[in-house]
Amino acid sequence: MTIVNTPDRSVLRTTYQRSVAAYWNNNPNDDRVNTELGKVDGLYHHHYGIGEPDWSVLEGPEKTRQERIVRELHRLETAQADYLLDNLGAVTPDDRLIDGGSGRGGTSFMAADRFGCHVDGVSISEYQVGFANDQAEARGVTERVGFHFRNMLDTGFVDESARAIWTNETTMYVDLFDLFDEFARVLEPGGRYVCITGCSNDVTGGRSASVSWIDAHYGCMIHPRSEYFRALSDSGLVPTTVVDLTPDTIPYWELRTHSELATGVEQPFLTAYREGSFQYLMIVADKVAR
Ligand code: GPP
Ligand code: MG
Repeated sequence: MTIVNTPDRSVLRTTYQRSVAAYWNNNPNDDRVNTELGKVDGLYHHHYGIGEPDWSVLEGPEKTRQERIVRELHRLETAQADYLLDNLGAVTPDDRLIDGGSGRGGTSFMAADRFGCHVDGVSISEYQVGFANDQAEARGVTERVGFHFRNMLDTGFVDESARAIWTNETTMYVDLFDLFDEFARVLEPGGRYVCITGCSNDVTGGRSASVSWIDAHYGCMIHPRSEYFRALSDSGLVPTTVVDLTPDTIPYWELRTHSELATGVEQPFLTAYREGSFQYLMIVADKVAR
């Protein structure tokens, strides 16, 4: 892709970054909750779901119940990505979008299909980059959609080249001040950033045991809510919309407890959300022209 500068620096710079890459190269948790859902229609997500489940999937023939749950969980995850894309603003086919921490590519392909635009995904997992590029090949969209072994803190994309950037549940792996500085550099003036994330609720005090459990499960470092807004402000990214999606994601986790693909992280999520120590947030911000 012409937009990408050749980096003369390494992608993985710290021991922590190497450990995160190792996690996603060889997921130590049961990854079938992602691969089996992806097989439903070929969109492989690494994020959670929103919206009201069709609870009738739990009824009916037992033989096919698990299959119905998988399809429903996948529908809710796709609804989450659709919601994120609804908030990117006007995007034309000539525009370039960046997926920060692109995983197996699900949200990127949805964006490319919806807007007919260019999408570049970056991931520090070479496995994920390979998987997503294979998907791009299979979908016949390599002209417009590409995935790169790059660090989202230092993407190598040229200044002011992206109409919009999103992160779909990836910011808990990085320093927010460094991340938003990089995004502000790469965004066009007036460009948009959309973030969906889980964050600890600093209004209720320190981190709860459940939030620490989630961190330990994924090897991430969940940030407090306040840090997002301080870091955005520092980088000249001005929030236009903030939505607390917590009530919209709790039913997804409730449904997930009924799946034989449940990984054990369901209960910590439910406890953290219900006790109010954790929130599922969408933040939309625009880069102010300077
Ligand atoms: C889930 O991906 C996302 C993360 C690991 C980041 C942590 C997110 C928070 C909101 C704290 P996944 O789809 O790979 O997870 P799972 O395998 O549990 O479905
Ligand atoms: Mg998942």
